[in-house]
Amino acid sequence: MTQLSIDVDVSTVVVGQVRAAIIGTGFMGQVHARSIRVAGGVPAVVLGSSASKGHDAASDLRIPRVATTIDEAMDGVDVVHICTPNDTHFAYAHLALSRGLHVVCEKPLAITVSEAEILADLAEQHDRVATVPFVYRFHPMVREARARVMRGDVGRISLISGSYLQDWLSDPASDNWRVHGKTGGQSRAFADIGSHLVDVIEFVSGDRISRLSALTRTTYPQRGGRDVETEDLASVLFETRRGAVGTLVVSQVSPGRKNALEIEIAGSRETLRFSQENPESLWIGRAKGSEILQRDPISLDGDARRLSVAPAGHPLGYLDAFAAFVGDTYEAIRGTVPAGLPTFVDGLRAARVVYAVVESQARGTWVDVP
Ligand code: SOE
Repeated sequence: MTQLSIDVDVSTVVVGQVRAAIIGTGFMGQVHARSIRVAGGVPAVVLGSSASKGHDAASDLRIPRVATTIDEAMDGVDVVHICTPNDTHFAYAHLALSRGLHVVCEKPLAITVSEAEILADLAEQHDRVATVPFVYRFHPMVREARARVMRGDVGRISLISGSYLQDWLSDPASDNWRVHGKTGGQSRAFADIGSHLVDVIEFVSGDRISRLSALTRTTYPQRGGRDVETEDLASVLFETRRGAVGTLVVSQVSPGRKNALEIEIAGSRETLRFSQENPESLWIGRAKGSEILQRDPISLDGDARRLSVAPAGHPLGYLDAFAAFVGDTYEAIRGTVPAGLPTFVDGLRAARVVYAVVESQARGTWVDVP
């Protein structure tokens, strides 16, 4: 019998279902578990910060195996989803890539730029799929906005404004690992949600922030009896490589604002406005004849249409965007990399902007973003 010879390294190709390990059992671990299923993968094993958290998550999320160590969690899987406090991302992602596994690592990718650089290099060296959940890219109307900019409909971009406001830390008694430098890193609000804002703005505009000046504040210097080292809010003025100017406003202490990410991009012909809490529409401003474009797959094309997985009038939201992100990550694992997949290179890019914000506040000067 003739032996079939195939020109593929089978150890790098996942045939059939992608088997996933979930590290971390908080809100994000649960969102990942759900998205893995929607994306056609299998949440095969979970590791919690304690045995009881691991067991509870396994039973709530119907995950068959509970690991007790990080090494055990990485056995017999194709991809590792890292949903743990920021200070653990580097070690876990490093280990997974070194073991030849694909990785999805929560943002911020790492708590220093040099760690993010090492991870981006390692993913490239090992030729693994390594992604960061910048999931707001996966709202169809964000893709539509990007397509309009790329086609030239918007014209030359002059002004970019972005804000991302939350209120879950507006109660001074609220405490969380994100607040403390040791577990969360030197930046909190900007690393946690400013990183999303930077990613969306750069993704839609196709431009890069080249320099910035930041003011940050710790509104509540103590939480739960402990000193707080990280910022509650940030206000940033920036310039882009192509000469647009803009502002970013980020806060986790704005009462009534739940997850209000909004961007507005003004060009010479049109202005585009997108709001994450109202993701089914895109405002297209014109000097004459502004319109609100509602998501409708039959009038969209490209990625905006591909990601429109329900007909008009059947609203898609955060969880759909998240599942689409995991779906595209798994497509890449199976061998075809979809356009717009946020990788460790994008995680590194966001880290560079985050640490430029930290540096600008500390020095009281403008800082160039490499
Ligand atoms: C908390 O601020 C948080 O869950 C972020 O960590 C997520 O990235 C964001 O999507 C929603 O808010």
